[in-house]
Amino acid sequence: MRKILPILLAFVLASCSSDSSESNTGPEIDFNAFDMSIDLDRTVFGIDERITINASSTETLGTGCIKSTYFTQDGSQSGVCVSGGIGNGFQINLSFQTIGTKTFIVEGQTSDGKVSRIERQIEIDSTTNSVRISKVTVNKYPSMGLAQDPEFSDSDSERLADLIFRIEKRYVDITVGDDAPKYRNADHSESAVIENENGFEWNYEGNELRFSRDNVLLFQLYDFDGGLDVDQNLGHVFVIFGDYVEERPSQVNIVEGGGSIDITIDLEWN
Ligand SMILES: [Ca+2]
Ligand SMILES: [Ca+2]
Repeated sequence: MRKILPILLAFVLASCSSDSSESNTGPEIDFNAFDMSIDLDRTVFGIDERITINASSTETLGTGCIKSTYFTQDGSQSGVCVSGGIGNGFQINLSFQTIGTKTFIVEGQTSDGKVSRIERQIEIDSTTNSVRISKVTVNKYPSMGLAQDPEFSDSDSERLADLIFRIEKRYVDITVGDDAPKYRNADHSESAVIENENGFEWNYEGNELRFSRDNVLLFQLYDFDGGLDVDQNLGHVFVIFGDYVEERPSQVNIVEGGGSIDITIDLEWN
């Protein structure tokens, strides 16, 4: 049975004496004890793009890892590893949510302690394989035009929903040894409140809201009543950009719930 083991190198570093500026005097590790290669042939990737790396080695491996300072909030170097039953190779899936140069190490270790390391740098830019959201338009949702704030009378325009548009982004979490990528929710962006259905558009002109073409967008519509714990969800749609990557339309129309929710999203492809 495969096991994913998060390993914090920081722990190893912390175990050294804190007032010692001398390097560790233990036996030097040969980080090139056998041949290992990775199939990463590109050096530039897009923000949030799924990056798949296959490592293969001449030796049967006991453990396979990817290590980087970018995987932790505080910049400490951490690794994600798989151990047991991995044979001569393992697969890594990951993505980066910020642009810039990223350095990481792919490491294989045999069960008798021989180590092989490959260090790589890649560049994450804001445009490669990405799609930019420029506008979201709500054409229809189930309670459109109906009273959402029942404390107001049927003739009072205040009874209508106070809309908030919200977009959630997914990202590919780091996995090692698993074939399928694991998506997690990343930070979201949210519109200003549009009181009493006084408009159904959320314009992104001049803003940067980019998704990887292999990503999934979750759009949610809320009636704002003071906070997400009390706001009422009026509907949602998913956009799977992979469904449109061949055609690259400047607009996609998503209709769900038997026609009860209808959203148009304007897109700019890179
Ligand atoms: Ca209202
Ligand atoms: Ca309201």
